Amino acid sequence: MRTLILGGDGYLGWPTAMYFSARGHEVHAVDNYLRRGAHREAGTDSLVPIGDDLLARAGAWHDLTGYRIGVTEGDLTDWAVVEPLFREFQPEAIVHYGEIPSAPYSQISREHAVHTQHNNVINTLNVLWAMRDLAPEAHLVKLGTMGEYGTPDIDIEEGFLEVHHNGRRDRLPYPKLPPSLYHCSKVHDSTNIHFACRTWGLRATDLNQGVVYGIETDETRLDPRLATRFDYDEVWGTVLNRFCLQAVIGHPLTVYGRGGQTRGYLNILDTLACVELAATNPPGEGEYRVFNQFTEQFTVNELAELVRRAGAEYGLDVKVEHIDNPRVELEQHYYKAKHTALLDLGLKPHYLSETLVESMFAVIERHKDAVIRDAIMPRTRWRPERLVAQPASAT
Ligand code: NAD
Ligand code: USQ
Repeated sequence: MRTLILGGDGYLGWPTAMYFSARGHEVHAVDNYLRRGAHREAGTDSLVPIGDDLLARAGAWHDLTGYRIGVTEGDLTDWAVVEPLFREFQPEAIVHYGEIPSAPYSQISREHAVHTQHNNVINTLNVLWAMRDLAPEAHLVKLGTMGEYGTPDIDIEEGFLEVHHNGRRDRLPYPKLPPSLYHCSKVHDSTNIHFACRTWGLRATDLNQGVVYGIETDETRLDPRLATRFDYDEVWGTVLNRFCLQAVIGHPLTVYGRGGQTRGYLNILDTLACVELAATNPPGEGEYRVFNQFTEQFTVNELAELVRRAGAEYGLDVKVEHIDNPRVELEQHYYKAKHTALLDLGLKPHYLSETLVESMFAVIERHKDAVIRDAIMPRTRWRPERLVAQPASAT
């Protein structure tokens, strides 16, 4: 299958490019190094060193395995990049990771919010127009987020809800309550993708993914040159990855607020498997599917307790600290989200265990001298100063 991996230099994109390549697909990766640039500007970096650029990474992959990954270094918001890419490569599947993925980044300032929404929404619009005119049979596998739904006080369905209203019924997109301007950008994408399927007959799978954890995959383990990035700073690090690093360096685990915030989580290995299952089982013409992509749900407190227990086994003295929540979100709430579509397609989950956490400790320990401690505590607040003292309503 000719497969484009958009955002192929990222935490998930690079391992996915190798995973597809190792399974015999023709892979072409695209990235403009936005993520590397944002780190440079902020003075932060991936804990694990990664190849200098996509060309170096693809070169190492070829030397080690004999497989080739094509590379385009370019910005997907630029039509002069996207148009020739689609015309020349003629993709059958497009795996789209190529967006700004950080909720805190989108809340730093007006400029960061505009950058996030412009980058994410416009580049996906370019992809949709390229599919319409140059690859109408192709299948878009788009990385969305469970955060599109927020935390409603009812069960979360996979994308659509059966609504009964004034004696009539319809199956409509599930209501959205995104908790950051980044999450809002994903909602806008979903609306545009759904429109393109209904109107232009495109086929798309919107993967509403939960929070990902993990450092290694079968392919990254082959050689240090194939490693994927691992971020732990307040802007780019996700919660379990951050907690594992904090445990190793003796920093108290930073639980925001009461810690009852519940989210769906999955191992990076399952991200790869889910994306492959979606890509190799395409929807029909004009069909827009939504899969909720996570394997288990946890509260932040449960994750902190798991890391504390694993730390004790490993010989680490892990402290847990509840700090002022910089975000506006419910800290104690109902959460029950359906996630059966990918299991029905054959997903075999890798569930979270103390053993997995300990294997993350081991990798982090090898690089712990490179940790920038200043980057750990949250600085980005969701609310303007004048509202910080007042109780937030996060419904
Ligand atoms: P990442 O930042 O490591 O990867 C995204 C890549 O896309 C980066 O390498 C970046 O440089 C590139 N990119 C961004 N804008 C681009 C543009 N205009 N043109 C070309 N390249 C561009 O993030 P990630 O953690 O690998 O996330 C990948 C996708 O999965 C994102 O869309 C994110 O929203 C989604 N997601 C991630 C998680 C998670 O926990 N990591 C969870 C749910 C959803
Ligand atoms: N949290 C803490 N302490 C920390 C970091 C986070 O308590 O040190 C809490 C947050 O307040 C939040 C939860 O942990 O309640 C998850 O936060 P996160 O930073 O791990 O994840 P989030 O901001 O939701 O974003 C991540 C990815 C994003 C993806 C999303 C999936 O960065 O790309 O879309 O997970 S989901 O959460 O399902 O929306």
